[in-house]
Amino acid sequence: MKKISIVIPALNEELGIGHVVDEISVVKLKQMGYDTEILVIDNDSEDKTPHIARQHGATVIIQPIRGYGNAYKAGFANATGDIIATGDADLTYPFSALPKILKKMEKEDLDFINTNRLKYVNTKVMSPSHIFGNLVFTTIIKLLFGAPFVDSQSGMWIFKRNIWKKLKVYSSGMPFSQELKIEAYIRGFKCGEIPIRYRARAGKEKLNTVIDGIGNMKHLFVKRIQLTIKHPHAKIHKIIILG
Ligand SMILES: Nc1nc2c(ncn2[C@@H]2O[C@H](COP(=O)(O)OP(=O)(O)O)[C@@H](O)[C@H]2O)c(=O)[nH]1
Ligand SMILES: [Mg+2]
Repeated sequence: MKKISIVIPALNEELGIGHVVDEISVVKLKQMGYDTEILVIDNDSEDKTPHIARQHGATVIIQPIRGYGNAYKAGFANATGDIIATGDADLTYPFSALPKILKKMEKEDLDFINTNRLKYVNTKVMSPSHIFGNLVFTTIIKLLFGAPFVDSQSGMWIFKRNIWKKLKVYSSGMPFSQELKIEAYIRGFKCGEIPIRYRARAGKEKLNTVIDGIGNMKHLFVKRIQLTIKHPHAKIHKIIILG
């Protein structure tokens, strides 16, 4: 039997985490030949997040050092599945779509899938400034790295675990998301992107639009310079757009 590890970073997400864990279709995944492990990475929450996650059957991994990237690094280090799937603990990502996404991944034999929130996005689920910001990031990432993902900031990825050790992802904070995609792409892995229906958030947003926006932008230029020094011949290739 193959195995999928679902890795969910969580910082004070007691409103959403239980529902997020419940939404994962363990039975359907089993029918497809996958055992499921659910890892919630508690990032030093001050509320009942870890307690609720355990009550709903997840394994809780404690990452005492805050940071979105730090949480994911702890999660990936502890994941044992052949496939890793990710998403926030705030109800925004449709975990129920995982069986469908996995089927497409198998069919196209992809190494890395990004999900695209922007195809069906609306201002009830994402603010106009975030929609605009996402479009700016996508354009800059395409210009700097050639990576043609439509949604560079999406937090839901599905990938083969064995590619993780070949990706040089250094970010400890929010830039982790864009850096993972850039790395998967430039290291030559077979990438795809699939539209999802993003939803409104439960609980308080942890992202700070201005501080994290500037941080992400700065990261892109630093990354570009680092790559030019260490890895001048980034691979330019196509990604598969899944319907
Ligand atoms: N921003 C942030 N999120 C964290 C951290 N640790 C874990 N998380 C989780 O990472 C996910 C992303 O944060 P969120 O506020 O939803 O950002 P957004 O989806 O980009 O608006 C959520 O599930 C957070 O609970 C952290 O230190 N900072
Ligand atoms: Mg979120």
